[in-house]
Amino acid sequence: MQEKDSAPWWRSAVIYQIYIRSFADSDGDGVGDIDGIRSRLPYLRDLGIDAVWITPWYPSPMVDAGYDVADYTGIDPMFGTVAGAEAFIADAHGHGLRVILDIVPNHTSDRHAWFEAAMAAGPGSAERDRYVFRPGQGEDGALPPNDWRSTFGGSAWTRVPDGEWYLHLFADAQPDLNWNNVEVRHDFEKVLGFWFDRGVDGFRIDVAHGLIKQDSLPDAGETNDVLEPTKRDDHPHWDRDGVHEIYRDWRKVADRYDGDRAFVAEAWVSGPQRLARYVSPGELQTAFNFDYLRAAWDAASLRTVIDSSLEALAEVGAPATWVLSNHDVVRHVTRYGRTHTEGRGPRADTTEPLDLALGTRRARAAALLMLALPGGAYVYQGEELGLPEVEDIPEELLQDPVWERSGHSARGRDGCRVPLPWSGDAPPFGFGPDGVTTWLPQPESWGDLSAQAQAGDANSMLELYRAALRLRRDLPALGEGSLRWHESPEGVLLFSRTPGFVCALNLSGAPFTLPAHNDILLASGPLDGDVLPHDTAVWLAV
Ligand code: TEU
Repeated sequence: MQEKDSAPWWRSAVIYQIYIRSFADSDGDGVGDIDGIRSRLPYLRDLGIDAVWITPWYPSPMVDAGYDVADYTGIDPMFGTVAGAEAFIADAHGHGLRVILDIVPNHTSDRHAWFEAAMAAGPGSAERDRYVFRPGQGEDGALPPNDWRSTFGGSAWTRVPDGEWYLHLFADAQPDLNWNNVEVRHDFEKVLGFWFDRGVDGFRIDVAHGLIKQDSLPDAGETNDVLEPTKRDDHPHWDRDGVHEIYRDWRKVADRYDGDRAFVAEAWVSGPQRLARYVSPGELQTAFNFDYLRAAWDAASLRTVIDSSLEALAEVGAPATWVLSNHDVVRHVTRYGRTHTEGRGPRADTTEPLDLALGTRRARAAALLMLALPGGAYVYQGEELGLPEVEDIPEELLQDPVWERSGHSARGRDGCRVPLPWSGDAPPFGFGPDGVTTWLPQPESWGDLSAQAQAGDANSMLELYRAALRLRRDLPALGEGSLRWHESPEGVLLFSRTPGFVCALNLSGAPFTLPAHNDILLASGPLDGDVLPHDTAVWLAV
């Protein structure tokens, strides 16, 4: 946990996202677990990241891969035990890595004790008031209370046997909580404390923009595509002003603990100005920059999102974060391997073949751009191996509830969640004991992408990430701070950071001659002397 300066760690941290189901399986059930992560901590330390974020590890019926939480202070037996989690946190700290957990406050599992009590207690009860139960519309109340849609497809309302309906912005097994209920607020603050007491360094807040619904529950009047966030600022259930009060309270909880405990908001909002509200003084410290993730792979789009993000965040004194991939979006090697690079994935109806070499080349350049920008960054497990999206998982093996809820029109997010290849040349590629059937199938062709195959190969994605992260630690110019743009031909991004650092990214289609420099620190692909080829990035010492 070495600090380059006295600024808090979260202002410049590189945080590695561990999708626990798919990271490493210690016990051979085909699903990753806590002991699997523990066994791979040396790999993470050597990669050069600062912290890990672990996706939900709580007891769960696993309808939404753990984002349906039945008990916020337990550990699912599939993943381990609370004692094992404590040992993991201590081990991670021993390796100099901080630990961030995923908290899911928008909804619980339908197997949470609160929801079971609500079902048993009936209409009008205090138990039901923890959720959003309403009578239906129309004669007999047979129509849902309003037109809200589930993010995963279908209506956001499900009717229970006594005739009432409950709200679920995601799967029907994920009933939304009522955040106007004081007990709900109080209990979540206790959950934060439970894990802070066990040494965790922070939380990623799932669906941070969803907790408060407009009181009258008016129709939304829109039907977004599955998983697509709204672009509106006045939506009846996304990004309501009331969420900020909750996070100001959470900040007070975190501030009662020593050691710079921090939050990162998962908030899909209409732009940098709205995002900045989550990280204004007294509120959360950081938020994911999804506008960056969704930006097209072209110089103008990237420049626009970098500038607008830095500007909006500077106004509130918060650091930027940069992210290219996570467990909800198409892996960026694949996004960048097609013509239409904007958004969180190719349109469902894309028939354009994938150019994997192109996507990989761009992903290499993208890594150097991201890690050179001011602030912190996220690395999603497997991106350091250059894993592509797995687009041909057989339909009968798909697990994401999106597949069923969308009426089989959207395959969902399984393709970015396939278990990691660690070693060897056949599945399970060291993910678990030999012979184990992984919960999602791994492509037979992944042997060359395994961590073992790439280690020591100077041209591999893994060694590029290792080199970049090493430099990022060593160079005082990188991490938190500011950047200065330099004049460059159209399609070339050229900026400097002090002291003595320049990053150039050539997306112009023409060769670009590098400015004067003392040294080439790192390049995403071969240079031709001082000429930077298309789709290539370089770090220079000046
Ligand atoms: O994701 C929230 C989610 O589905 C966003 O991708 C969506 O675009 C947004 O909410 C729309 O405004 C989180 C988790 O990352 C995901 O894995 C879960 O399935 C989901 O919440 C439900 O917990």
